[in-house]
Amino acid sequence: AERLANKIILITGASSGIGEATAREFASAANGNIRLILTARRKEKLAQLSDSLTKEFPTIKIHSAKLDVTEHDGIKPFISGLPKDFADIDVLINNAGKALGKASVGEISDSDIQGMMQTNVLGLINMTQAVIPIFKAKNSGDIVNIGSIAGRDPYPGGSIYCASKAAVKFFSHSLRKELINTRIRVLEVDPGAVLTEFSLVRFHGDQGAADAVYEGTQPLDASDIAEVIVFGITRKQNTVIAETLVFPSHQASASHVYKAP
Ligand code: NDP
Ligand code: 8X3
Repeated sequence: AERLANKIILITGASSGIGEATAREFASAANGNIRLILTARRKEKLAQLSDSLTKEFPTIKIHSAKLDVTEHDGIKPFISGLPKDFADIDVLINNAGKALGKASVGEISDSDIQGMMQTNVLGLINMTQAVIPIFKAKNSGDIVNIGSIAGRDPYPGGSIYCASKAAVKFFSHSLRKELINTRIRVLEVDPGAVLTEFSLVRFHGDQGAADAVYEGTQPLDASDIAEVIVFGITRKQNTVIAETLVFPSHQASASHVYKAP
């Protein structure tokens, strides 16, 4: 809790799943002694999360705001326009991301390709570009990029999503090397199967298709990943949990998943 005291933490995609759970985990680990910038496109979801955290932790400071990471021109103004109490960001959690569909190359819709690349890759890069000057100015700050097992173990029907997460991995590696003479840390967390809105989004709202992904398996909860993120951030300054691959126990690769009969 001491290491989190008063930190300013910006989370993208905080309206559901891993992002929301990460906000809750930080609030709880810091016992409310923290400042959270909660962003996503669904403002009402952020407002609910903010209300619930404020009830539980009366001392917490929250700035929640609509931020679509695919609207690249809006990102720098958003960061430079943050209220004074939230401007000096300490931790950036690049979490917003998605898979769209499972189509084969040649049949993938243009909007799915754009949606994945614009969010997972260009959104994450633009967020990082906007925040890194703040970190460089004070020679500290942490960036957590949410990759995926999909960025290490590509699978058929996942070409664009897997490529997008491989891009996250190599962007993260390059950045860590660029920052070698600074105190800025770059952490990458690569989840396996986590039960969130991920599959519902992937299958464009088809609940049956989403449920089928997890049938007979026991996926992780978003809070399991949130715990790993907060663990990484609360290590002492000289320790970088550079990469973490986190599976539920029935999973050993993107496709090697045990399904109970
Ligand atoms: P969810 O769908 O539950 O959450 C995704 C979040 O991203 C939502 O808050 C959503 O908010 C936000 N988001 C989507 N598009 C945008 C956008 N254009 N701008 C800003 N925010 C956006 O899924 P997860 O929590 O599972 O996903 C979080 C991350 O974890 C993603 O990067 C995903 O690829 C990764 N991941 C997930 C795994 C899983 O099995 N669930 C496994 C490995 C990695 P809103 O719609 O309100 O904008
Ligand atoms: C989500 C996990 O394997 O469905 O990143 O792509 S997978």
